[in-house]
Amino acid sequence: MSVVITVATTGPIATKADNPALPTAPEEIAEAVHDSYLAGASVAHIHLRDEHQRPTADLKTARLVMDLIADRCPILIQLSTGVGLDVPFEEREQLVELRPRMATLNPCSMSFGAGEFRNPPAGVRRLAARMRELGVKPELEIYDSGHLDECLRLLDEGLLEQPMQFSIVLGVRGGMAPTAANLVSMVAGLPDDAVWQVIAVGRANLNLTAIGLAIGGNARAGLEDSLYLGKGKLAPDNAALVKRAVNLAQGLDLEVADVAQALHRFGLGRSQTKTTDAVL
Ligand code: KMH
Ligand code: ZN
Repeated sequence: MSVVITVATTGPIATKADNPALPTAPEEIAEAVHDSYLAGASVAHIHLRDEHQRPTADLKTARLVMDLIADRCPILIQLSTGVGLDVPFEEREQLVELRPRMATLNPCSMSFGAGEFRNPPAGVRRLAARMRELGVKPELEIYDSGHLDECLRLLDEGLLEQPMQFSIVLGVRGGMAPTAANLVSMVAGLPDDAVWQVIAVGRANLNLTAIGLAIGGNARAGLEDSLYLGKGKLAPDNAALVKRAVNLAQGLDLEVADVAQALHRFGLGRSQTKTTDAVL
């Protein structure tokens, strides 16, 4: 079976002061996604920034970024509904109205570094129901074992469909520590047919991504999760981090999925339409 590599180009926190290669303007994000697609990514996890590099859920910006990406390549677009810690949930959830092929669904509120990540139970259920109505595949970001339990509750409530797609997030302060033991115990608790990847934030990014690939997961790469390519060496761009993940997969004798294989892996049929086709 092939492994899907997702590129996470931008994220909600770092700025160009942390790594000048961080893409924040719409054209920069689209170019970074295209380069990453050429390097082997078949999914693009997208955060938007305003002209001051602040996270935004502005629909016009989102539509522009989605269209700039669709003009360049057929990569599957996964919009972040996490957006950024200071953006209200009620604005974040509107992004799915653009009908990206996938979007994140963060099931629980939590401390997140020095801030708070607000995902109230009623809002999460409203968003899950809307995603299901619109045919937007949820990428379930779980930062702790209780978050997995909450996703299984959402499944029981009929708000999620199988196969469920999980990201096991390790290394956020407020969530699980980035250890192999935490990863293995989370994987053991997933439903049998679940599709999953590791999101390892910070220093443990390389090691935990490698372990995830070795034990049956997909991989995520990009400046959202790691600003560095090696010890003390800033990544020159997102594509370099994607190439590193491709090399890891190939070193483990794993085929890297193209877009068609990724769609199949996620149990999805049709491919991306431009947002201008979406009814707003
Ligand atoms: N950077 C991630 C760990 C989302 O995209 O929905 C948190 C996040 C959530 O950005
Ligand atoms: Zn994100």
